[in-house]
Amino acid sequence: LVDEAEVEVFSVPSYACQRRTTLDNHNTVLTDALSLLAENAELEDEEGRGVAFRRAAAVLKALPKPVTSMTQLKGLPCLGEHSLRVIKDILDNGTSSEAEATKQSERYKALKVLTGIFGVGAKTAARWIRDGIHTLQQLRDSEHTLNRAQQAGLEHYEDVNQQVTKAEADAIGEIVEKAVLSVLPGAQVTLTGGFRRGKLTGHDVDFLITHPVEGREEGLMPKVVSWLESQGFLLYQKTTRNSYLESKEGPARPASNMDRFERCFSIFKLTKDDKHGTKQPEKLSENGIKAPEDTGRSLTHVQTDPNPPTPSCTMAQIHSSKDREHRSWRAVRVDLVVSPISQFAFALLGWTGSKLFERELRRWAGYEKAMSLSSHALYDNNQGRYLRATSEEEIFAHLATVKVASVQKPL
Ligand code: TTP
Ligand code: MN
Ligand code: MN
Ligand code: MN
Repeated sequence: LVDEAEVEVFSVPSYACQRRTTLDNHNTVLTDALSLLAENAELEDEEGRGVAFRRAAAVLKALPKPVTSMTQLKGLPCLGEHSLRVIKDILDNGTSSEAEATKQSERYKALKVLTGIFGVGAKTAARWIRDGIHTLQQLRDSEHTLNRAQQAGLEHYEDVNQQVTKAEADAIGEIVEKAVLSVLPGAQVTLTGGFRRGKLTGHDVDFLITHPVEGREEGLMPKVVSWLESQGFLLYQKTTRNSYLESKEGPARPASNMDRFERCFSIFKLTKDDKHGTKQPEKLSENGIKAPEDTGRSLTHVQTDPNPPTPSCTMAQIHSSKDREHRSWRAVRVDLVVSPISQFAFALLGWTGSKLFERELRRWAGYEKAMSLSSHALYDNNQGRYLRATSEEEIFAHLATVKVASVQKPL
């Protein structure tokens, strides 16, 4: 049937969530270019274009062999005109001229540097660039007012942009667990995000917290945060309370992809010793040298100061690499989320990612199964009811169910 010269035509399912994810990518040149264009689209705040490139990259990543000719791609899903053009360019010329030009462009570089600041999104970065700001130094020298998150982001820029290792994630996990158990015995802490997917490094560490008795988790986050602050573990935190019950949209149809759990976006202070055990952090001054005496200027005071210093006083403190080598701590981005046990499986599924997997799973559930999936619940639009689940397996079992609503036993 197939002679040796004939090319293999690939086939993959339409939705990313239907594919087995491999670490064995045979098309890195193609996926790197498409991922860069996706990143650039996201930096330009063009979400739709970003998703299109992400989907295309994911399809190529799932192929069993390197692509050698365009004919192999016939019939593959998610490869739009633009992505095909990029692929053809690479097959013909070895590189994508568009990806290369983007990589070299001043705008891309500036967007990347500025959004690398925790608390700075595409819109803010674009506004600053319009004002002629392309670098951190230009930002520091400018008159721009930074909010509290951005000040912390600028101060800890180097650390926050350095990958977090699994060992560091585990060390932070021990600290979070200690904090949670101190304020609510019996509560459970689960590592989510990329590390739960088996990634060896990440941009942050994500945790989901619950308690086996429904309702006991209420009000937990402020207590956990207080405990962590009192121990000097937090360089920055912003807690948002649970808004699930007040939401008028209906739980399975959130207006955005954001969920409504009580959450805390934070920057942890991880001392080197904490990587090996549960040793408490030493009192350190800002340059990492042991403070000769307690000046009373604890991190807690800095954070809760009702009259924070003007940005120009605090934002210029990027330590040199040399200083950093001598410090005994580093800053790490940490996300904490609290879920009631009844929604835990949905929260776990939602917070494990990847972002594309979650997006595709929800799209697939909606179009192929007439079900609305969120990080809070699963709603069957045919049956007109919510489907309960206590594990991710049960959620997938619901989603895999053939739609014969009338013969299904109610829960
Ligand atoms: P991230 O921590 O952004 O990404 P990640 O852990 O997959 O990768 P990295 O190593 O770069 O950190 O998000 C983790 C998951 O959390 C992701 O699937 C999206 C989800 N999430 C929400 O559900 N709601 C939110 O508000 C946010 C910020 C993330
Ligand atoms: Mn292989
Ligand atoms: Mn993460
Ligand atoms: Mn995160």
